[in-house]
This record gives sequence, C-alpha cells and structure tokens, in this order.
Amino acid sequence: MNEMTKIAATTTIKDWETDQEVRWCPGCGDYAILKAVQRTLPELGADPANTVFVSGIGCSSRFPYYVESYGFHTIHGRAPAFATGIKLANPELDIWLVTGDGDGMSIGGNHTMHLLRRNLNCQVLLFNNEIYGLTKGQYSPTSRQGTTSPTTPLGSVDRPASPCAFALGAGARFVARGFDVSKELTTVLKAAYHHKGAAFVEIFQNCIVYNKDRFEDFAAPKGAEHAQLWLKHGEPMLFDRGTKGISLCQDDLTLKVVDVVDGDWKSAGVIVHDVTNRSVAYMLVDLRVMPRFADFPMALGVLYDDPRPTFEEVVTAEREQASAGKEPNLAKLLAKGQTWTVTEDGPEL
Ligand SMILES: Cc1ncc(C[n+]2csc(CCOP(=O)(O)OP(=O)(O)O)c2C)c(N)n1
Ligand code: SF4
Repeated sequence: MNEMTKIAATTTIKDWETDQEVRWCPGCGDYAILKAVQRTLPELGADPANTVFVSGIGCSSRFPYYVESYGFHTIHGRAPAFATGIKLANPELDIWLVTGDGDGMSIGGNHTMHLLRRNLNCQVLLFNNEIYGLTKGQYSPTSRQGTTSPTTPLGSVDRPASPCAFALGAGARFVARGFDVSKELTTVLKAAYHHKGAAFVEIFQNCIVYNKDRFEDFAAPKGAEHAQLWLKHGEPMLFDRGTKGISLCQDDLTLKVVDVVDGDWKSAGVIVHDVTNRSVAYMLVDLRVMPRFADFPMALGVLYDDPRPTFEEVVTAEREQASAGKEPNLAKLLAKGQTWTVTEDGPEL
C-alpha cells in the first residue's frame, strides 16, 4: 500500500477485468482467488493506473493477464527482483506479487526470502497447491511426504516446507493465510494491503487436475467449524462454535486445544490473539501443518502483523542523506578513481 492511493479511486469489479481469455482448467481454485482480488480492489479504493501485478512462471503466475492494471509476467522465481526494481523506481505504485509454491518456494525461494527480509512494501500472494501445476504435476517443496508424482513415482521422501514458517523465518512482518473459496479471503487481502511493508499471504489453492481436494479436510464447508481457526486481533482463539479454544500449556510451552464450557473462555485459559506476538505466530503456523499438531484446526486470517520501516523508505532516506547539499556532477563522477587511456599498445595507466 502507498500513501497516494489513499485518495480513493472509484472502480467496480468490472474495471479490474480484462478481455483476455482465462486459461486455467475448469474448476481450478485460481478462478476464485482472481474474483476475490477483483472484488477487493474496488473496496480498497485502488487505482488501476497506479497498480502493478508482478508474477513469475506457473499457472498462478498468469494472474497479471487477468487484472486490468499494469502487469509483469516475468521469469521463473524472479518476481521479487522485478517487484523490487519497480517499487524503487516509483515507490508510489501499489505492487501485488503473485507466485506459486514452486515459483516462490523452489526456484525463487532465495528471492522470496530477500524480498521479505528487506521488507519491500508490497503484497505477496503465494498460491499453495502443493504441486507444480503448469508443468503437469511434479511434486513441489510444499508437497506432503509420500506424494506420488512424475518426479516422485514411489512417493516423495522429503519433508515439506511451510510457506508461513518460511516467511516468519525470513523476517516477514506480516503473515496471513486464506484459501481460494473462502468468503474471508477479501478480509485477509485488505489487511495485507493496509500493512505497510512486505505482506505475505499464503492462499491454499485447489489444483483440481494434479492435486485435487488437497485441502478438503479443513476447507470443505462440512466440518469447517472444527477444522478452521479464524484469528482476529484482540479476540479469543475460539473455534467449533465457541466450544473449543487454544491455550498455552505452561508445562511444555506448546499450544493445546481446550474445551470451553458455557462460553467461559477465560476460565478455560484461551489465548487472546495479539497479531504483534511473534512467538505465538511461530506456534500458530504449525497447527495442523506439522504432524505433531495434526489434530488442531488450521490457523487462518492474519497470524502476524507488526510493521517496521520499509526497504524503499530506508533506501530513499539513505540516498537523500548521502546527496544532501551536493551538486550532481557527472564529469567528476566519471573521472573519479583510477582512469586510463586505451592505446594500440594496451591500457596506459
Ligand atoms: C528456469 C525454469 N525452470 C523450470 C521451468 C518449468 N516450470 C514452469 S512453471 C514451474 C513450476 C510451477 O509451479 P507453481 O509455482 O507451484 O505454480 P502452479 O503452476 O502450480 O500455479 C516449472 C518448474 C521454467 N519455466 N523455467
Ligand atoms: S493445472 Fe492445476 S493449477 Fe494449473 S490451471 Fe489446471 S487446475 Fe489450476
């Protein structure tokens, strides 16, 4: 988000739709995410002329074609490098980076890490379908152990990476989660936009062709009440229609599920969600994802939000300080340090 776009533009969902033919498989979760983004942008007062979608390579990375704004469909895993250049060249632009679990965690894992630790002011939407969709279903860094695919015919043996744990470890100051067909996704996207700095959002996305219904155990409407923990800052961590909550076990300092009787969550020891609590965020990202916490609900919504100065602010301030009171002099700059003249006999130092 940037300050300029606070002068709200008036748009409708139609203004964010392009004339491009959408080339995702019928039933792909990417459609729902696209709609959620196109619904969110008018509500944010975002301006298409001031918005840039940047992506790498993958099915998810086709996103910029389908949003009526500026867009860059770049090189595999390298969207963070382009986003950094764009933002430094014009810090007033709103940057949305769209990537996949392969694009952002595999070939681009290093670039994602540096964007997050530098805290470039942009929204990073990582569509996690736990597979390489575009290249026909090879396993990815987020695929669960035992995933059979063309590259792991006997089942994958390596443990999966957790995008949110990775983001926290890389120093992200905003970490959130949602899933493709969730009604709450727009709320999550808005929170990401309003965070000043790199806002990392993992969006679970159904690749209906190569990894169908991977997230049904918590994303399906049936049973959602015990499988989803929607976090809200300042509110107790309750789920299952308020009959269960999350508390901290004092003995081993891990989270545990407790029963809440007659709505008395305080007596049950349920924790109040504080988005600035980084230690708790580290624990929340593991729920349901790590085998030890498999019986917990999936932590969704804004897990962590604690802003710090952004990369472009610090870079701009440093440049201004270094150049304060100095007249630009290109000739002097070129003649600075060692110079030599190249003659037919070689350089003359
Ligand atoms: C340098 C390079 N290496 C490999 C590829 C092949 N490739 C294209 S997309 C992709 C993975 C995409 O997976 P993901 O980011 O999860 O996106 P999805 O298609 O699932 O949305 C790979 C390996 C490539 N295009 N360029
Ligand atoms: S291959 Fe999977 S991720 Fe790609 S468009 Fe088809 S359903 Fe979507």
